[in-house]
Amino acid sequence: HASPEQPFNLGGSDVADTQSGVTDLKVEDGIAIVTVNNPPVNALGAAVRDGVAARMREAAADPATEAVVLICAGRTFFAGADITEFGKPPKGIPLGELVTLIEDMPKPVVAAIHGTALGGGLEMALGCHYRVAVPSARVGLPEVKLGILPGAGGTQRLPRIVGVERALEMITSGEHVPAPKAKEAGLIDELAPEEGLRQAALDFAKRLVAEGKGPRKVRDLSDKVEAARGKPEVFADFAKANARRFRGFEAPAACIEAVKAAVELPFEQGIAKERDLFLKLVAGTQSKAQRYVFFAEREVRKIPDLPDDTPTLPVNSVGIIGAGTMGGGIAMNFLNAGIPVTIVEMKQEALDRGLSVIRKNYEASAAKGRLKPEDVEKRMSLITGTLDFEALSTPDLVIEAVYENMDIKKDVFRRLDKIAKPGAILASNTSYLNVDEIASVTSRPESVIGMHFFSPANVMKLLEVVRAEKASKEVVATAVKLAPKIGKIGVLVGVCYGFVGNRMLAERQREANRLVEEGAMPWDVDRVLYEFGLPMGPFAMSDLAGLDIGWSRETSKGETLREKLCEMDRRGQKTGAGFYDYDANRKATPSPIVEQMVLDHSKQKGITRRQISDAEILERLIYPMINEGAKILEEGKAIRASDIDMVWINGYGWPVYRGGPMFYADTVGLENVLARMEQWEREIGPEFRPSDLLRRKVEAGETFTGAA
Ligand code: TC6
Repeated sequence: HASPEQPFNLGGSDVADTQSGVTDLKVEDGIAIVTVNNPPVNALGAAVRDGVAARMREAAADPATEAVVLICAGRTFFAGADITEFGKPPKGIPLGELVTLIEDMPKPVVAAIHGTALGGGLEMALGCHYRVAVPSARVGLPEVKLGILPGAGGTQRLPRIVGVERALEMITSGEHVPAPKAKEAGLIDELAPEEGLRQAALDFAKRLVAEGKGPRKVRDLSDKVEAARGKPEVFADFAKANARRFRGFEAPAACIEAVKAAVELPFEQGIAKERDLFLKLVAGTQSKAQRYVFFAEREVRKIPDLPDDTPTLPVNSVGIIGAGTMGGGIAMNFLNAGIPVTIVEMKQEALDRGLSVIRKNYEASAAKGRLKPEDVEKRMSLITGTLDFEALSTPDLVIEAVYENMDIKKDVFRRLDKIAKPGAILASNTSYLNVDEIASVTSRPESVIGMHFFSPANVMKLLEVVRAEKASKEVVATAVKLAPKIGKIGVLVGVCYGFVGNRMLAERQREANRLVEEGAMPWDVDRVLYEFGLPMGPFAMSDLAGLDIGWSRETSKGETLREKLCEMDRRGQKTGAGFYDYDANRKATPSPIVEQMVLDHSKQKGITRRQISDAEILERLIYPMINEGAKILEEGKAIRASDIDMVWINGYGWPVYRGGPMFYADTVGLENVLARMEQWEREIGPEFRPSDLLRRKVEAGETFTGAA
């Protein structure tokens, strides 16, 4: 743990370590100190659980000790159950039993918390009779984020301390509560000095002994849960108020049901209810998907030919070319991380507009309480706007965010090549174009990469790091490591049209348009994707973005529905009409005009419209994306299937509980995806040709992710 004066000591234990190398028992001044050391995060695997159980029994039996301190070595208290054990045959003492064993100890047990006490870690602390923590510690029950609920008594014990409403909030959000706040809520008994946790916990235990205080069981506290008894509306109201946040997820409702059981049932029955709900969730696909995502988010940083010790370049200043929506959003990520930004525009008006949008965004965050008012000025003080391209001679990294056109981008990079300092990283925010070609106009292609942010760039978590052919390892490693520093999930992708995300999106868009010609209405397509869990479908999305992006009256051929809509000045939400009609609050309703247009359009193209089921719409939209994902893997444009899933979850709002398109493919069965692709290849056309990888996987009986 954090205390340097007391290094973890396996050999010096006063009690022979008979069972496990990860736990240790030492007696000091009549207090038994149980220390756990299971790097990196003291996950509560079987060896830890059995070890703690053994140490507790020894401490209980030892007449020389009157109280127990439970503390962890390394960087944190228990960060939770060992997630890798879920879904495997059970081993060792179950966590819930261990928590009860601790709670039933005949001597007071004090949890000494640093780092994070999360999930099973906080449940362990709730089994202890008292809790001491350093101010920097955070506690929480993040199980919901893994599609499960706290299954070791957390849903029964937490409300007994913090009350039902706070418990509902904590358990369904998974938030990490800072120790000082946890103390206010009664969850922590005492804050310890940052560097003296072990001593503080020891002193606390000695004081308990001196004052004759014995074990204090959380399960015996009843006033807080009694206060909520006979008020079922508390739970219904909570579910209703959070319906948007919970949409599609199974775990939140189970969490609420478990907390309700804490109120309505005796403790033991509440625990049994929690257990039932936990077992159901942990065996389900959603939890599998969410656990897969947890590891996939961490996997993304591992690049086979760039080991962790690959040298990186310093990024202490950033230049951005273009103060439009994209450039401004990109800038905010760096300002938020305390990295100064120089932003360059061509016209004063555009520069002023760009800077004022950034300020407005910060002010809006401050108004919502998400940002301290003084931080608005602090962040704005880090940005310099200029019309002088020469200002790009100093930054360590320059990101170009100008109009998406190869000639314009090449021109920018030619100029940049002359100005940027040697060794500076030159990045393009292109969303489709060939970064190798852009790099080729410079004298230093080893310094050029793609950094593709997703709009709104200050919000969306995805960053596609595009590995240009000649980019040096240092440059690529720097960009990959920079991503988490600016709050992004950075996914390394190869050069190809649209990279990973937009390349797959193009498949979906093509089929969305075709389904509308064949018989579906735009709102049918959108509804199917919304019900699947995406934030919106492609037509609602187009209306939001504006249908006239890249369209002009002069060049319009009036062939596609989109072009026809633009010609009618139905250009999306901003004009009050697009695929949908919009009211003053931008609420969408299907448009009878568009419906007629769609019918006419099909007729014009000689298509006899047919009834298309929701199931077919979903398959037609998603299977071609999966097939394209397989091609991307095959071509080595993504390192692993889970990286593709990270792109879709963090860049396009793919529902976490479905694990991303490649994981989803595994859950529906690759043979089913293949069969459909073959059918459509025969019936519709060669664009549905199954990828070789998909075929090989089916033949070998393998999956893409190995996790579904
Ligand atoms: C639960 O408790 C359920 C109870 C009911 C039971 C009946 N298990 O995130 P980092 C690995 S559910 C296994 O990079 P940080 C992680 O994969 C659990 N492995 O570090 C990574 O491995 P890699 C509830 C785990 O400092 C390494 O440890 N708890 C676990 O950025 C370092 O992790 C949670 O959901 C685990 N529980 O953040 C908390 N946790 O190096 C989950 C981590 O091979 N953990 N690993 O890639 C976290 O939120 C964060 O890890 C952190 C530390 C905040 C603790």
